[in-house]
Amino acid sequence: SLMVAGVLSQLTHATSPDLTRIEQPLQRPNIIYIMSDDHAQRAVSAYGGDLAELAPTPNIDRIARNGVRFDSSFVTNSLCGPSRAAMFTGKFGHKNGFNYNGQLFDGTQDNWPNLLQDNGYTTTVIGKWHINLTPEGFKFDHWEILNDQGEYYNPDWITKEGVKIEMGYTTDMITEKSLNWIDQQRDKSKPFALVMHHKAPHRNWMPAPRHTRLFEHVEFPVPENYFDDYEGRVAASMQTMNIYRDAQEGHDLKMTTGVGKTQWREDIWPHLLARLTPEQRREWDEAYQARNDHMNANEASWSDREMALWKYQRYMQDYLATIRSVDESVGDVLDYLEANDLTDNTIVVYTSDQGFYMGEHGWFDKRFMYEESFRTPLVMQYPARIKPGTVVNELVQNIDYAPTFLEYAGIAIPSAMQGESMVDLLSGNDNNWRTSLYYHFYEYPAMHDVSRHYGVRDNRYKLMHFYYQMDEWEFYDLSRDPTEMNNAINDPRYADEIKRLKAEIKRLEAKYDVPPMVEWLDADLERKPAPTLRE
Ligand code: SGN
Ligand code: CA
Repeated sequence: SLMVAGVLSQLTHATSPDLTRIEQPLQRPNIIYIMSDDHAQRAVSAYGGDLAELAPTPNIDRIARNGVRFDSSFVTNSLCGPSRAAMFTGKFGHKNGFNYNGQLFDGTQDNWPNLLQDNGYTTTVIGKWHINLTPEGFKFDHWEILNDQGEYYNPDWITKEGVKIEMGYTTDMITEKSLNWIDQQRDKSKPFALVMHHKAPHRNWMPAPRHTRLFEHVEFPVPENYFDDYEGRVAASMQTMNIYRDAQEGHDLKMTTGVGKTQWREDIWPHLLARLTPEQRREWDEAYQARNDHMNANEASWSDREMALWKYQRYMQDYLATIRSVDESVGDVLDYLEANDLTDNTIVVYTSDQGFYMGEHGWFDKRFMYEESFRTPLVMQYPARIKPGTVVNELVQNIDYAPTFLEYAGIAIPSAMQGESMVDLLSGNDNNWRTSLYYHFYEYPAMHDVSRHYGVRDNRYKLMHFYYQMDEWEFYDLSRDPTEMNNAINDPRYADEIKRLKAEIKRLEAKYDVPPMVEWLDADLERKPAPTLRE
C-alpha cells in the first residue's frame, strides 16, 4: 500500500483537473482531527519551554512522539472563525468568504470533510462550531455542536433535533460523544473522519471540578515583558486585552467581592456561572474560597504591581487547568485507538485554532501577528506513514491541513486550494517548500481593539503593516528580538531587509490573489454596522 500511496502522491501533485477521482489507496486512513480553542504552543510540553514541567501535556506529547511535531506552525488570521474556515477549505479568508467572527461560513464550498464524504468516508463533527449556526452545507453524517462559543458547564448542544442542555463538563462530554460515535454509531464499512473541536482553553477558563485546585500552589514564571510599555508599537499600545487592566475581575479572574463571600466581582456575562447546578456551584466556590479570601484580606495592602502579578497567577492556574482536561481527552482517544487496533491506520492531529498570550506583553487573547498568537501547536501521528519522532522545521500554515488530509486519503486536491500538502515534507522529499508566510487580520473595530494588519514572516524576519484607522509599520529581527519588543522599522541597518520584505508581501498578495486594500475598505463601508461579536 505504500507503493500505491507513493504513486498517488505524484498524481495529486500533477496538474489534475478539480475533483478528478483517482484510484484509492488500498487502505484509506481514518482521520481524527482534534482542535482546541486558544491553546498556546508554550502550553504544550512537547515543545519544551518554561511550563513543560509545571503543567505538562503528556498525552498531546504522545502524538508528537508517535509521529511529528511541527516547530514552525502558524495560522492565516489569529481568530476562531477565520482559522476554522481556513483549516476546512485550505484557503485564506478572502477566498473562503470568512475574515472575522460573526460571518456565516458557506459550507457548500470545497472543504476536506465534504470531499472525504464524497469519496466514501463517513464524517462527523462534535464540539465547538462557531462559523455558522449549524454545519449547514457541510457533509457530516452526524453532528453535535456547541451553541456559539459554547459553555464549560452543562452546555447547550445543538443537533438536527434542536437544542438541549446536557449536564456535565464540556471537555469530557466531547470525549464521550466522540468515542461513542467511533465505537457505536458510525458506519463501520467506511473509513471515518472525526472533527473534534474543544471549547477549552477559551476564555473564561473554567476548569473541570477535578482540576479547579490543580495549580493552586504552583507559581508560574512571569514573562519578562509582562509590564510592557509598548514603546514604538502603536497598535500594541491601543489594544484592550491586558490581564491586569482589561480582564474582568469576576468573569475572567473569578475574584469574589470580599472575605467569606462567594459572589464574583464584575461579571458582564453572569449566565455562565449561573449554569452550574447548586451542587457544582458549592464545589466550585469551595475550591476558590481560600485563595480568594487571602486575596480579599490582603488586597488593600498590595501595590498595583502586586495585584497584577496575583492576577497573572490566577489566570495561568485556570487557563492551564482547563488544558489538563483537554490533555486527558487526547489520552482517552489514543487509548481507545490502541485498545481497538485502530492506531496504525488512523491519522490523529492535535492543534488549536490559534495561539494565545499567556501574559506576554501583559496580554490574554490573540489576534496579533506577534509570535505567541500567530503560532499554533501542531502534532500529528499516522504510524503507517509518518516516522515516530519526526520534527518539521519548515513554515506550515493551517491552510495546509486540507490538502494534506486529501492526499493521505488519495483524493485529488482541488486546484483552488491555496495551502500545500505536507505529505512530501513529512517523508523528507520536499526541497521546494515555502520560505515565507502571509498573514492578515481584519476584525476591527471589535472587542480587544486590535488594529487590522497584514504582514510577512520568514525564518528570521517579520514585517507588519497596521492599517485602517492607522498607518504603522513594524519590523522585527526574530533572531535578535524573539519577544518583539524593539520595532526596528526605522533602523537603517535593516533597510534592505525591509525593502525585500515589502516586495515579498506584494508577491504573496499576488500569489494568493488578495484584493487591493481599497476594496476591503469599500466592502466594510457597505456592511455597516461594523462586525460585532456576541457578548
Ligand atoms: C469571546 C471572548 C473574547 C474573544 C472572542 C473571540 N470573550 O467573545 O475574549 O476574543 O470570544 O474568540 S468571552 O469572555 O465571552 O469568552 S474566538 O476564539 O472565538 O475567536
Ligand atoms: Ca480561538
